[in-house]
Amino acid sequence: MNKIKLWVWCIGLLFVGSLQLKAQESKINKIWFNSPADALAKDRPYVWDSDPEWLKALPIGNGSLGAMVFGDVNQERIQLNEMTLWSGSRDDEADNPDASRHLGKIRELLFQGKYKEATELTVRTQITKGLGSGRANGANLPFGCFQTLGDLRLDFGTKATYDDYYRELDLMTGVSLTRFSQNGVNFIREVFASHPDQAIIIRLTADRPGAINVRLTMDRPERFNTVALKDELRMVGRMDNGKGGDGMRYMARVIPVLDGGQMDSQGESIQINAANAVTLVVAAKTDYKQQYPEFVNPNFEKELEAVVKKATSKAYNKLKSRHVEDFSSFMKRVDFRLGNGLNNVPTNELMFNNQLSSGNQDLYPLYFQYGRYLLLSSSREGGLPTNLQGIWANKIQTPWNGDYHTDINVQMSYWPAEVTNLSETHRPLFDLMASLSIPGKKTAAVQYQMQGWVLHPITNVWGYTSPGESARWGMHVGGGGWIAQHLWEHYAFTQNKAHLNSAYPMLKEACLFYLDWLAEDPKTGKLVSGPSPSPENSFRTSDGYVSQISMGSSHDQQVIFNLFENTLNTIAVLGINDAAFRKRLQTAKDKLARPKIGSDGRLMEWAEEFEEVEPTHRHMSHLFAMYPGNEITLYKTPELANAVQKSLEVRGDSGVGWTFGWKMGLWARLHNGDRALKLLDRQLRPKFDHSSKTSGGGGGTYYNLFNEGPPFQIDGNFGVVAGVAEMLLQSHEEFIELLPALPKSWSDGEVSGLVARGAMEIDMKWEDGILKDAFIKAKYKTPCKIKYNNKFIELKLSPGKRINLKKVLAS
Ligand code: FUC
Repeated sequence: MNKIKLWVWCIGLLFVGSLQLKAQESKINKIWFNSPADALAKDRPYVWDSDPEWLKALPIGNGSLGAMVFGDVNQERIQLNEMTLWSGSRDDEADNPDASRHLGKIRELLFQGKYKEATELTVRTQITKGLGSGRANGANLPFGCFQTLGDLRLDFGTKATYDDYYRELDLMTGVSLTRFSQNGVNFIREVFASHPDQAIIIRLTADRPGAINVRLTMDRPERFNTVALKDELRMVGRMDNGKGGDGMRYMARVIPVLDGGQMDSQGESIQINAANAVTLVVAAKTDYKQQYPEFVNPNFEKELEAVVKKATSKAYNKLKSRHVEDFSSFMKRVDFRLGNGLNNVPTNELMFNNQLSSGNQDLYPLYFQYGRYLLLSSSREGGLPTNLQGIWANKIQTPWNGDYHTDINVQMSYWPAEVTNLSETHRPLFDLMASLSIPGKKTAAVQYQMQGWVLHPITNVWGYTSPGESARWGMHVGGGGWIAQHLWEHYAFTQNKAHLNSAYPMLKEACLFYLDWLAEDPKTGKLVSGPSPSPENSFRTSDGYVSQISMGSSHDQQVIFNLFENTLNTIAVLGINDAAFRKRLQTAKDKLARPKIGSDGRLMEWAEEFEEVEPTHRHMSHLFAMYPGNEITLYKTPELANAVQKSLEVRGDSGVGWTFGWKMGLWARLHNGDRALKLLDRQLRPKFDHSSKTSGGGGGTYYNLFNEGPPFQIDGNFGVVAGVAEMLLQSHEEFIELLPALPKSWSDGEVSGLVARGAMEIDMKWEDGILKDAFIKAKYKTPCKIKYNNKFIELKLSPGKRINLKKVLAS
């Protein structure tokens, strides 16, 4: 009898234990909290901002629609974005037709070391004729600004208290969930942004029939008109075109689908009473089309109607399963775990735990997957690229206009795309490039009387390719060449020749510009770029003048070298018969000024050894050749790699948010995993209470794991994801290196689905810092060379066959 009791007890214990484990396991790859965005007054995020709760809300997106879900109980706010919603319009006045007349003189002055005169002449004659991006005065300019679409508000008409509160964002499925009980009823709300159905879906349910009462309204800070139609809430408006008139049109529609209860339209709101469950289908579009010169889609309302019809005809479960299948098919390609983490600490507490070196490593994989999640949610085929805030902006004046900065930011955002197995998210960047090549050709012709296409450091959805409004940063001409690197990298990772074929004209046009642009340095006979800054750094000349403009800054030289090399490789891979161009390119490449080591052992940032005004400057522009480029590597060019390391030491470990990802990648390429981890830890410093305000300068992480620039800037999220991948796997040389920069404290872990150049997927498991298991799977038949712990092996891989690398590890 006693024995039986004991058995029952044991089985019971096992059952409960396994249930508990299940409940715990389900938290992996989830950001979760025990409180809504509004209820945390004590740890309000430290922001420069009038909307601090926004940085506690959770983002969802499908690449064209984005939303921030606050998870508030009695008055929920769903802040909405539509990716193309921009003020401004095409600016035909920004190129300066007078500029080319002065270019020769500026170069002459720079070669003579007359920096003051050269800078003054550059300021007078080279920068944009208009007001450029004009962020400082907030005026309405043609450059325009990415803006909030507005807020959908759900007022549940009660002030009652609640219990058992829980909210989460499931990074694998892209579904946000809010759960609580109130007045004895258990409520569940789910929100997701569906790519297959092109709508945001909000689902309200309760475990008591007729318990859902809610009033719906929709607004934005300006330029809107909301009406409640019979069975829908509709908001329309027009943006400012930046020229004193009306610009882009938009329309947002919210269609409630009820299970039980009644719905009443009342002027500007819809009241729903006594429903069992409600599904809200939210769809929106603008009349923007990414096509120079008109940029207009006159059919947008009809297209929106088709979206609404299709989405409202599907049952909620169908909408959800279509979304989850789509979203998770991308997210589940990569799994990353450290230690035995179950992620069973609320995310806000986890951030503090991490800082206290508690041994809990859950934040690292969570943050890594979150970066992939953000990229997938803000960059889908057919849409615009992820901007400075991804797809999430809560204001009319978004910081830096929420635009595309091309002197680091937009490139960094795409660093994780290929290696973390989200190659398709890269496509919007290529579409942006294609749409810029026509205006970029115009700028090259008008501004410089040169061939090819050029891009300066800022661009928008209106084809802006002119210089910026200030010479100190706005004269950077490396942006086009740098983005072009991504065209080649996409090929390197996917081996997709059709892509390379369609990319070739863009690569060629980019080269044609630089071939015209490069000037011969009278002292060295080398080809150099300029006048241009090393983004966005300043130097002091021997006579004390502070300038940014010079000839032959290392950054430009390295980016142009990379472009020429990739284009020559493209010609070879595709067998293009373009002999004259090929020869011209090869000759110019051979004549380019190359990286130099200064008298202090550091890699030189400029052609001369200037005194630096800010030795710890946030940009690593002159280290491009080591990462994300590969002109300098540890094995190929050890002396230069050593100089990069010295430069990095002096640059230090501080800076604004995005700087950490770049430094991580560089330290990983130098095989210093511990230093890379130190930078990741700096990035993960919680920035959501006032005490953390003072802790060590810019950068950090807000409550919802958005990166602090400050302010919020998403490239910081993306940069460190690429940095982590670089710590675990490298393939920028002629071989694949496994665990090249594993930090000591990441002693046990596993990762699967990372991608190496050559279209190969790698899975790895390690214990006590030693690789225990590794597999490789190639998409195509290919030879491959693998390196682990200073040993190389060579293999021949067949398509789709997963090869166990045990032998390699044993050898
Ligand atoms: C570059 C950086 C700034 C900021 C801005 C959006 O100009 O130098 O730090 O990130 O882009």
